[in-house]
Amino acid sequence: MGAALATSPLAGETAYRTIAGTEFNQITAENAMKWDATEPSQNQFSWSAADAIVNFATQNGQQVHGHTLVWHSQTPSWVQNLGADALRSAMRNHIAQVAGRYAANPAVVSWDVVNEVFDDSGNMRDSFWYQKLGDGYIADAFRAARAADPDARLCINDYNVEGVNAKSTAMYNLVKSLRAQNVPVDCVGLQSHLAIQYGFPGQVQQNMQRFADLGVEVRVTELDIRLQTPRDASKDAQQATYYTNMVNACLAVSRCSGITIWGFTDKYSWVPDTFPGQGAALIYDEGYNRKPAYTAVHDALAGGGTTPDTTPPTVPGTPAVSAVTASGATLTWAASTDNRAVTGYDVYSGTAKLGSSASSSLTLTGLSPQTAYTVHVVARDGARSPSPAPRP
Ligand code: G2I
Repeated sequence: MGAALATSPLAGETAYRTIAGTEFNQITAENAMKWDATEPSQNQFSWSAADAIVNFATQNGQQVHGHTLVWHSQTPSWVQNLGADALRSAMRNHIAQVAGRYAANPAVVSWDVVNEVFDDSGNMRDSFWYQKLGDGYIADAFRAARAADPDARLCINDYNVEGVNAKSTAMYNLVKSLRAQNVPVDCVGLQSHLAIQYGFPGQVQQNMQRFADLGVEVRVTELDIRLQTPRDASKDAQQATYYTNMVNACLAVSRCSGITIWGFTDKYSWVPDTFPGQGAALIYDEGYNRKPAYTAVHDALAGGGTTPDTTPPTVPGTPAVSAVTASGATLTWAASTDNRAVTGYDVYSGTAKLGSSASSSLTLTGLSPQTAYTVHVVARDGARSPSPAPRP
């Protein structure tokens, strides 16, 4: 289980360091190993931020996944302005220096060699790399990375390639063809920047399996699941389910080597800056409290071993009604208990689900005035086995 870490809270915040150092066993630098950070001017390398990440991981017995050697974004303009031959040399030199620096360090186990080489339809992205060097830069970059660090797993990484779709099929065909040419591609990263309003991608497990069947490892490399802010219990519950689904898909594929979350606290996330009005995508809130998504990940991992959780939660207490208005009411009930953890509650009227809550209370809205409702509450656990149905 990994997390991407940001440089400044890692240096300055005890709560951030404590969680980062104890809850994860692999670290990715969110920005510190990118080209603009490591080689801002040609042949002038700057290691302080990258080294801080590697040192932190080493102190905590964690692995490091290197991100990223060749990308169209966060690459200085001096690189983008080079002609083809000089660009190829600069790329090889950058890879030799950056991957080479950590080659002897046992903490650094893998690299994203190329990142986001496709556009959204699965065509080659029309980046400065592709425009100047054609698609041959990809094989070239992998060979340079193998030479720089023969023991690291070398990965290709992209977004919107989680399920089976045109873009993931393009990725599949590229990896297959590179390996047929003995290009050293060892792993495929599925970034997994998801959003609850767009639905969970289709056939994630099948997609992972088809890459695994090519002989490469897969990893969920940048998982976050955003929602339209503000959060509420029902969005949290849906987000938690998506986290569960992703962990379960990876657990079901033996060559899926792990899951990295892109950050861990909503206090530091790229999402609100890029998607205004969206956020709360991570497993801890802005105050470092664990969210239902944390419990979902934890329980999916716990349930993925040899002892599946077959014990459902106890029946919740009879709901008490308060704050009745023409079209709403608040329900409060005594919490259920579970052998592992209760992850949430669903409130039903007959077979119609009226809402969900992560806590033992829910305010219903949008009810029909002058209408009697009979409701019941069902508790869920990480295996999503519902509590026994209450008596009507
Ligand atoms: O965009 C989300 C991720 C998509 N896949 C590749 C990842 O490398 C990428 O990460 C994000 C970081 O999470 C952001 O933190 O990449 C962004 C840039 O493409 C990062 O944002 C940049 C801001 O744009 C800069 O203004 C800022 O100086 O972060 C920089 C460092 O804080």
